[in-house]
Amino acid sequence: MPLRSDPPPKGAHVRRHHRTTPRIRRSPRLHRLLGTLLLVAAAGVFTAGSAPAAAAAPVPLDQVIPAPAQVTPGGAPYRITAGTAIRVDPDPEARRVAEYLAGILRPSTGYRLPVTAQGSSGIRLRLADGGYGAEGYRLDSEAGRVTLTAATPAGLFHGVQTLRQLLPAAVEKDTVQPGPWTVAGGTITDHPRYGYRGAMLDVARHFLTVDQVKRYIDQLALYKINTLHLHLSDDQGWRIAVDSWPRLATYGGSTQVGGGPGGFYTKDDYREIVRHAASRFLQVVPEIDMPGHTNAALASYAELNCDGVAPPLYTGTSVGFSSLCVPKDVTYDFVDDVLREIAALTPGPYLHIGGDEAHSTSHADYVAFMNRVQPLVAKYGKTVIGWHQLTGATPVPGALAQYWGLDSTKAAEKEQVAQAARNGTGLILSPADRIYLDMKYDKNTRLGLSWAGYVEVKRSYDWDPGTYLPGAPASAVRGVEAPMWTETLQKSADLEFMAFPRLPGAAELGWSPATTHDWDTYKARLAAQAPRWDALGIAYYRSPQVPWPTAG
Ligand code: TNX
Repeated sequence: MPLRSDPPPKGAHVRRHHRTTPRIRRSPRLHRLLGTLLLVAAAGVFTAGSAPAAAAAPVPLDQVIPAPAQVTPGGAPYRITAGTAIRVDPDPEARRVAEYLAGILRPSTGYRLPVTAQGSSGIRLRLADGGYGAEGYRLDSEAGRVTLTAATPAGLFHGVQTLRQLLPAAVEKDTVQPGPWTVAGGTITDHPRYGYRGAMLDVARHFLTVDQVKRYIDQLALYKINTLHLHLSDDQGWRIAVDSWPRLATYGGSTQVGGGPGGFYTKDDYREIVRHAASRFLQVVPEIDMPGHTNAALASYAELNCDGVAPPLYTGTSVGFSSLCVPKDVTYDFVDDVLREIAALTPGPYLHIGGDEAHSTSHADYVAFMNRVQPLVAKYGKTVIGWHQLTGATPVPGALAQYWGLDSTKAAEKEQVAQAARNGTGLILSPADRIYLDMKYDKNTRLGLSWAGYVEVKRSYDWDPGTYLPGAPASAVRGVEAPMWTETLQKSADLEFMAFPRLPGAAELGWSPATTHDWDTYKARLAAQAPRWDALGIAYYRSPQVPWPTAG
């Protein structure tokens, strides 16, 4: 799949569109009403941070992304003041969540916001059983206090993300802002639809630094995504140090698409990513893509090739030309060593073994390879995830298949995946023509690919994971993941332009009950996120499908 050359950056800055107001005859009463409405609307716009503080109206409780399961607005609002304290139960992880919240609030409010176990007013984080589940929470906002209650620190953390979004966008800034810091009154009771809510970064095509990955993790956390899948190896680069096969990283990681210097993570770098992800309640799923997409490994060790000859490093963007040598025993020594070392770096349950686009591996070899490699994942105590081609072999019990087909994928291929799902293989849904974040929005998008078509924001949002794959039981769907392939993407601004505004939609598909799904209300909530992205320094794509605030 060769890359198309990028068109000129026409779509790079999509301008706000102008609305024309129809001239209508108004009665005096209607006139007054319209005047009031205008004031209210203006107050809403001013929430973006530029206007008199007193005009700001609190964010309505139902403006959050992902949409909460249940929202009951009402009662007096809560206001954070210079005297506010953050009260937290005496649990070390809950305390870390409280400190994280304080870390967001202190720079913009300028308040001290001490974290303490004492007292019952202010912002309270409480651990309690109450049917919240592993990640759910309840938020109660009233005159003297706002209380987050959850069964787990993860639930409190997700509640903190909701609280963050209920505060004015200026709360995201790192300098003191005027406020006021008001949270609308009422109650939210919330929990996720799916346990697996992922985003993938391809650090193989273009290497991304630890800091770039951490920045993306922080953005994922804002939308309650709980899984970061790292695509650590491909034809163009091997990005993780493996002590038993050191040339994988030092040589196989020495370049990238376009021939730049590439790079790799030392084990300490990788632990730092895992640690940072865990602090945001994300698990990391490492992927070593096999048996195809392996040119960087084959180039690093001649003995991995069937003919014993190492190919050169590769800096182009074609796929499907490389394969590990399935009949050779050394292949499995290699895979065993790599999986052992990566499993040891992975606190989470999953190892992703790739398995896509193995066009240079015969079907018989592919099946033989997967039959030998899947038990190695189990040997190191982990659960297999593979791209959905794995269902053409025999997924081991407990394995998950990651579906990346399109609406136009042949019925027989869909049925193969659906049948595996009926036989117990869990599904992660990443339909390429919906949530591949590297697809162009339209023909003018200056970054990205278009092999799966153009994917505008509405198309990306408007599908239901529960009924998406014909013949697959809804109970097989473990969640949703939005992959970001990086053939054309090199820096954080590139990732952010492609992820925003589509990523919040993927997050909502993974978290929110199907009953909340509605494009018209979603697009208004999405538009309201724009001032927050501005405050966070995220340069998003101003899709013409979304009614962005004109003051943003
Ligand atoms: C398909 S999706 C691939 C990747 C490419 C991507 C580009 C998948 C499992 N394989 O190798 O990077 O398309 O969009």
